[in-house]
Amino acid sequence: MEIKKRVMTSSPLNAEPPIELLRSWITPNSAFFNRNQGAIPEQPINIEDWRLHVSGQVQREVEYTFQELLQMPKITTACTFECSGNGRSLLSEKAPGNPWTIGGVANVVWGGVSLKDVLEGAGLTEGSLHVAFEGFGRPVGGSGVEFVRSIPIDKALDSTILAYEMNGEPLPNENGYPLRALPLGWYGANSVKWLNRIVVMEKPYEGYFMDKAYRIFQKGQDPKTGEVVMNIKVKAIITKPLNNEKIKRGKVLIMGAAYAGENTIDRVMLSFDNGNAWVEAQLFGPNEKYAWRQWQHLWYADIPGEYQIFAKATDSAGNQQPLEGQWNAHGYCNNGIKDHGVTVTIEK
Ligand SMILES: Nc1nc2c(c(=O)[nH]1)N[C@H]1C(S)=C(S)[C@@H](COP(=O)(O)O)O[C@H]1N2
Ligand SMILES: [Mo]
Repeated sequence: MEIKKRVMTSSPLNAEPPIELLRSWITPNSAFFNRNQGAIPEQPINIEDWRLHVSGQVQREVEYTFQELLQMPKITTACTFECSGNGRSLLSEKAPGNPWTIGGVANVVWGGVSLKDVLEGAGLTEGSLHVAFEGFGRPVGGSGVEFVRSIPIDKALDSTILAYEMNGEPLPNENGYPLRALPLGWYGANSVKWLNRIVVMEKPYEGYFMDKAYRIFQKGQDPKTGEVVMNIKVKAIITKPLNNEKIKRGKVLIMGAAYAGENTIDRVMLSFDNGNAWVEAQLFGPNEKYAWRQWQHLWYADIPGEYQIFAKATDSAGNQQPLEGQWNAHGYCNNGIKDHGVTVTIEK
């Protein structure tokens, strides 16, 4: 299948797929969005030479070959994956960064090993409080900083995998071949691609991509005092009809997906009149923790005219989407209901 993504920058590559490709429960690998701070390896990393090093606050340093990882108990799990910048271009006040619409998200079946098993091979200590991930990182442009991220030990031991497979295939080169960290349900920034080094630390890793980027802060505020993007916020996206579509009057199938990181989706409500009246959409398809839930509704659109369709999701922890996305300096985590609405014209 030939897929033409909307390329926002080509070097480094940042691109989102056509929205129609988000209608299936599984996102095909070829439709997975691309988000890169630096270069993608020109050649896939040579698997014979590759090692995963584990060091830092551990009892002993260890190295795993790829073959050794393949011999460890395998985990297969569906999980929705979203860039924290997704939806940025929909904010009513502009924020700098890639102008994602809703395509910076994908739902795939990941295969890999549990980070807990890998860390236990090295033995944890009292100082094992954060886990930093480092991978291939050739910067492009001026910044020259490596992409390193760390996560708290609780998340690392509880629900983080090191993924070597996407939808039953080896990780594509651009998505991190041969291995990427994957804290389940967390924003994409926490998922270091081309992973080859894990350093167990006493405190969070300090560096540009921990302290300046991927934090929620306001203009004038020290970024480091802002919250780090972690669990994906509850959001419903409308994948059918597309924004600005013209449709013949009659029965119109409305479809989308809803997701909430570590939480599951309780319900999705729809409005066709700027948020006055709401009807409940039907959830359908597979229902798995960490994976998005598909939803649909047959709308009887009898009267020609222009309509705003809004979708709002509520998750299992009772979180609801705000009416409008909460603005922050990098435009992260937009889950505003209105921002994600679509306009359609019903014709005679
Ligand atoms: N090494 C490395 N890992 C990275 C990044 C990167 O630039 N370099 N970008 C991060 C961000 S912000 C996101 S959203 C995801 C994107 O993964 P994808 O390109 O497979 O969609 O990878 C994360 N891991
Ligand atoms: Mo991201």
